[in-house]
Amino acid sequence: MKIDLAVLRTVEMPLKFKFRTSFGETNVKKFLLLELRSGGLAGWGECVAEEDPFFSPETLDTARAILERNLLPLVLGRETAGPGAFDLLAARVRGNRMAKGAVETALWDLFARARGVSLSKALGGTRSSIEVGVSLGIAPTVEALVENVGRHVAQGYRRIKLKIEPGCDVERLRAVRGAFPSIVLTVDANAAYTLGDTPTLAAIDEFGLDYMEQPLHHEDIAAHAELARRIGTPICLDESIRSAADAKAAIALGACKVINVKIGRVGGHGEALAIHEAAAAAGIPLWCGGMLESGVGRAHNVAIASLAGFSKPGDTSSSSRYFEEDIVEPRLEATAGLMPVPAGPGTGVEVRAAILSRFTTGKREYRA
Ligand code: SMG
Ligand code: MG
Repeated sequence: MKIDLAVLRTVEMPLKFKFRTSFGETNVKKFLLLELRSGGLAGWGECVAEEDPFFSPETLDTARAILERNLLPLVLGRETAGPGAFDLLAARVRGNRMAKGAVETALWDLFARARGVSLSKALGGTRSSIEVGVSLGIAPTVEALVENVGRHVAQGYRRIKLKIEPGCDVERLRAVRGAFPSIVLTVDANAAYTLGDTPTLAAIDEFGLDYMEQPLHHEDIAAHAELARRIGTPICLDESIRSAADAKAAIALGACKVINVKIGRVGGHGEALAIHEAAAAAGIPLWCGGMLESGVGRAHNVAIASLAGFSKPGDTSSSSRYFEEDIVEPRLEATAGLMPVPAGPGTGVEVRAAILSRFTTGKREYRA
């Protein structure tokens, strides 16, 4: 297929509540949205880079620059054989995975639409609905946290993940576990601890967590392997896994027993599939993470999470949790912790032009 036009929008969607992690706070979800057009068809990809380089080294501005200079020229005005062909061309560009992921996922959507198949099918998905959990930000007080957990348990989420940081950990877990002795519970530290915090991290063992996500530095897989020898709670890696090579290294070193796959963090569906294969070979379960995506990114997440290896509930909670309105229809909503996998062509969701234009704060068109 020949890509005639790329439209890169900056989109800002207000969140219903402030989402706080160990590295910062989000009030408004600001992201780049890429539309690739070929003839009468469009494929959509969401770039999950944030404004500041606090979760990942990439930002909106770096992603926009790399898209303009290095990535969009690889597809504009050219015959493109598919997302795999793009991955080969883009391999020369190092890092910048979130920028690559925007193009790559838009191509997956476009090519699936052209074939009239769902993205889930195109990727090899086997589920018609996925089990979902929810990620809860750091609350102002223990009471507020317990109340928030209760609300989400009542909504049927299959796993509750609590964001933690030094000082907001053991005591909060004791309160939540006390109130909900049997829920599937996890924590995510976003790299806020060091091996020096082993006593605190070991104290978490008593709460019977399914896993502890990214406790240590994002570039230190070996430290996670050391921590794994010191504590009983299984470790799940997020930030540390940027590729299938990282996943294989982490598994071989014993640094993780679970992997959170984020399509943008690893550069697209192709790399997510490679991680899926490596994890299956090692018997490591996966789940799909989230970056507070709009309906476009959320639909890509649901599609990859429909693969068999994504055997744990992910972070793809209902769109209406975060947003009053979404830019796609149908909206992706979970009922009793299950989210249906759209069966229509491509991502199976359609972008609503009028709503999108209200949230669009920047727009540029690129042609060959
Ligand atoms: O619901 O999409 C969601 C958020 C899931 O907690 C979530 N993401 O480290 O896993 C993670 C965080 C990163 C994003 S925080 C802005
Ligand atoms: Mg995480």
